[in-house]
Amino acid sequence: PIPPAQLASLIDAHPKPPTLSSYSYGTAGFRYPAPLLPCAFVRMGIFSALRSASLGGEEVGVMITASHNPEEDNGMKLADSNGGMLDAAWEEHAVSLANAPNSKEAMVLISTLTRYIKGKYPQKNGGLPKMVVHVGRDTRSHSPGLAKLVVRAALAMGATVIDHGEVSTPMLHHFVMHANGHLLPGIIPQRCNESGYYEIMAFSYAALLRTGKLDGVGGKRLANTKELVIDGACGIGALKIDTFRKIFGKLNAEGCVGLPMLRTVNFPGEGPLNEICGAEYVQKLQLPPNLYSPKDKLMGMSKGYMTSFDGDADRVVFHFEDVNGKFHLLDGDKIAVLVSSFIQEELRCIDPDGQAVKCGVVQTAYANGSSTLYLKNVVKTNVVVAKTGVKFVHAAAHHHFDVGVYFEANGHGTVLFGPKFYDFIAQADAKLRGTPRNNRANIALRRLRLLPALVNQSVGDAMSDMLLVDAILYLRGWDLNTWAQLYSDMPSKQAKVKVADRTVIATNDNETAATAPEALQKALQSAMDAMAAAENRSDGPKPRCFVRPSGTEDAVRVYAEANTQNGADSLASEAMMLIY
Ligand code: NG1
Ligand code: ZN
Repeated sequence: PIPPAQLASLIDAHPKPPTLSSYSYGTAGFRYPAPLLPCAFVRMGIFSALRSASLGGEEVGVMITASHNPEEDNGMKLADSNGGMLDAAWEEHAVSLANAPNSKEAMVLISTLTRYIKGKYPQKNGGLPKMVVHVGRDTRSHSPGLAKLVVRAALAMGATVIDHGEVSTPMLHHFVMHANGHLLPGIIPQRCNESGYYEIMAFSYAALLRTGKLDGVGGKRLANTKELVIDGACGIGALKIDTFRKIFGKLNAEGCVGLPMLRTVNFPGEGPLNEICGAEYVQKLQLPPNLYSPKDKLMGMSKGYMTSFDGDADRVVFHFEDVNGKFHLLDGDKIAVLVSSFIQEELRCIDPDGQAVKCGVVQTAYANGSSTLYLKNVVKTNVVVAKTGVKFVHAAAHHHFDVGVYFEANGHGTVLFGPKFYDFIAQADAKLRGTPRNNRANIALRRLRLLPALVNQSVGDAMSDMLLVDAILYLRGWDLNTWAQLYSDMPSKQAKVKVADRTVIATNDNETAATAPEALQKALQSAMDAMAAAENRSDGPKPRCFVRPSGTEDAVRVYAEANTQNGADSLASEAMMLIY
């Protein structure tokens, strides 16, 4: 039985900040300047225990991070027992509890949820079912203190707490996914800790590389893919990649072929988190990251093949400097194209009609128009546009496709393999039994079978995505130019506008058009029409712009693309003027 007095006093000790009208659950959970968070964190510690109980004792997760936001911010992402984002109905309960004006009202909500759970899962002792909460945190200076509050509150509820310390967001989701019994059919259960995570990644990646030479196409590391430099955004990703670098050493010693040299830069403490470095900066500004690491560490480093992670390592973008020193960005759209075309081509080696498994890509309004056109016309795959935010794109991929690839342009994404994919693998296995091991269909089968292990299906994962992309380049025998030149991005411009109240701007479902204030969309449309008339092109994507309130920052975001950079810039400026 929960001692209510103890809970109430814990809540009382962390009152609501007077400057905040209410907490809202944004694109990816709660995210605010760190001093505003203790109140919400105590309550979410209690909440996460209740969520675990509400699933009959399945294990859930709390990740303390503000991802790509500046160091001053912190936040929380809640993981449900399947490793995915918190269920939408429970999001509402979380928000109500976070916003209860005082401990008395908070206790009323807690009792209501408790009664509901006890009704659903009656226990012999009259209490709640078992509760298990996994806690992880990023490298922000205030994360340990905030994590302690969550742990204390969950313990006060009687939950078992597994504190993983500093981990990436996708690692925590992976642990939670593996802690519970209901994994997808093709996923081998792993120990739900760091070594379990590293093992499955390393094993499946190395196994994928081993299929390299078999088809006589790839299995080559071209000049600019030999050394892979990882910009850790001065956050958790740098630390975790460094562990992986050591595993690479071991793999090498065991004779694993095809591994690139890994080099990590921008560790925690070497520079400010996410500032002038990391995936958000590189993607939004389309500029290379600043290198904060000491000079001796950078010596001899090539900028020929780089990735940038964000502050909690769930996003990754690639970039390189060509021989003329020109910067090229390979963003989430380029990753979606590479990954979806790879999977589709391998599937076709077994099923030439491509009918057995429905493949598709989920994008957001931020996807570059050229990428959408390429996916439809060249990859010839299905494309769905969903609302910004992982919870929406993830749900759409799951809903529409047997193999659903989703990537936000900012590099957050993954691949979901549905039951039909695993059936297909099983049938192919039976059909191909006894045929020569190295015929193309058998090679494809070996490759496809490894993907669900290498891909972190719980959520986008910078490390897993990086290894997947690298393996595909290796298997295809491609260098970065080949990948970059699949299509040329429409020049684009992204900007943020600070306004008094960003919620006055509302949008349609997939955020491609504004619905309020009333005249805004009309004005945006005429700006787009004028640009289209000025550019006067009959082929390719039309100029496009849209605006939406950010769910993670106190700003309105503006996006514009056109056939020239000037066109995109001026369309974005016009949209910004309309918002001011
Ligand atoms: P907001 O701030 O709502 O735009 C940003 C990203 C999302 C998603 C979330 C979660 C852009 C334009 N938006 O959301 O795609 O990644 O953060 O981290 O990149
Ligand atoms: Zn992130």
